[in-house]
Amino acid sequence: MPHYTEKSSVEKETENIFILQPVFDGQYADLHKEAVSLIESAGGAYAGTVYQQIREINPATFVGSGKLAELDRMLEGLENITVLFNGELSPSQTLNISAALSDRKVIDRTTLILDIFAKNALSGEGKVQVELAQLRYIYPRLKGEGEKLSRLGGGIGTRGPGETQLETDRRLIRSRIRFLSGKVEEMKKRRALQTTRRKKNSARTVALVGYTNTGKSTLMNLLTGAGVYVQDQLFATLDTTARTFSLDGTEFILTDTVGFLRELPHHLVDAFRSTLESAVDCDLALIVCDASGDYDMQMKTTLDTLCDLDFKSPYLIVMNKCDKAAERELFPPDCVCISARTGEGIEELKRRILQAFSEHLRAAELFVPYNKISEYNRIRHRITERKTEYTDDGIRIDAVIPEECYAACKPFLLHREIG
Ligand SMILES: Nc1nc2c(ncn2[C@@H]2O[C@H](COP(=O)(O)OP(=O)(O)OP(=O)(O)O)[C@@H](O)[C@H]2O)c(=O)[nH]1
Ligand SMILES: [Mg+2]
Repeated sequence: MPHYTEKSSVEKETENIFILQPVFDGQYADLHKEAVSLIESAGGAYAGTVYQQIREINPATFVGSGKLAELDRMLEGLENITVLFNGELSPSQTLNISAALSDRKVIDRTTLILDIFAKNALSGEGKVQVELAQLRYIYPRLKGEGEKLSRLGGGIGTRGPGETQLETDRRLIRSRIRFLSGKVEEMKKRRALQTTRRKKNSARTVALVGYTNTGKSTLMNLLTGAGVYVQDQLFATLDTTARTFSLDGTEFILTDTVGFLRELPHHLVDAFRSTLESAVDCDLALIVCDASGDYDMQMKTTLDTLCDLDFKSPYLIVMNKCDKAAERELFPPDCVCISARTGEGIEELKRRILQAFSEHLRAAELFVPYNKISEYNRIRHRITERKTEYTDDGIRIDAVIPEECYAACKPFLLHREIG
């Protein structure tokens, strides 16, 4: 069996993290800002940034050797500085960059995100999922057979779930991965059973989903008084919470779960798949966006991740933090504007939740050939069009349809019926 040692009770001093930011296009400023938030969420201190324009990726070190030599000189004599490469590195690139930087500790964005997950996972289930994702990621990055994980150095990037540190070799890691995968499978079965039971009880379920730090847990607390941990940091929530709340005498179950992030490491999505799937397997999802941030990007990331999770439910778009949003003109049509902090818009949100259930909304994908437009126009006013795309032959519509209008929509339903 793998051997664990408890971390020393003396807290390590704060780790200083220096960002090596590759620059491909105009996107880098937002990604850089997000990296600073990730560092803070991991409990590190941001120590500065060096930017590097990338015209051609160097297969060995990603950025050019000249830049690395410059960075090495820059950091000379500075102890306790870890370099964060704000992108994903292959195992050999990580090792080569570290060697070019006088064997300094080098981590990439995925390692940092995994670390935050390890820090914030509270439940047994969360811990198992994070540990599996971490081991799968770290495994190919170990230098050689017999290399000890603990030699990578403690602190950010090597923190184990539950404040334990894994001290073992590759062979044992392989068996640990097998063991954890089995556990995740078991959890998946248990979750499936719970979902079936819930469906049998015909409880109405509403799920809070969306980008990280948009205020999902704040809204959860406001609606249910659940007392979920709220913090201005990324991935404050890792464990799913479910609470009941009632509207007009009808009871609902509201769930709050882990938030999304652009380019979330696929190992993590895979490890958390059963948790996420059970959370998004709901009667109605509230997609929470931060109205004062880049909500288009948040929506796109959320919808992409949901699609990956085989999400099939109708949803409402909730623009939160409206107390901080300057203008609302460009908000998605049909969204609900709220502030979970001031309570603004909450009554309207409740009304819309009730309405969604009373209309028995169904989500579906429609295709309307141009020669059938007039037929479609007769029912169009009853349909919420979430996304329309004009193709050569007709319009593809991502739609939400009230149950009683569903039959009339049948001629336009695409085979991939989602609801
Ligand atoms: N100004 C303002 N701040 C808000 C509002 N709602 C939440 N916040 C703040 O936004 C931060 C994140 O809130 P959370 O509720 O933890 O967000 P979350 O979506 O659950 O985040 P994760 O669990 O980390 O993914 C906290 O500092 C909240 O106080 C709001 O309506 N207005
Ligand atoms: Mg939360």
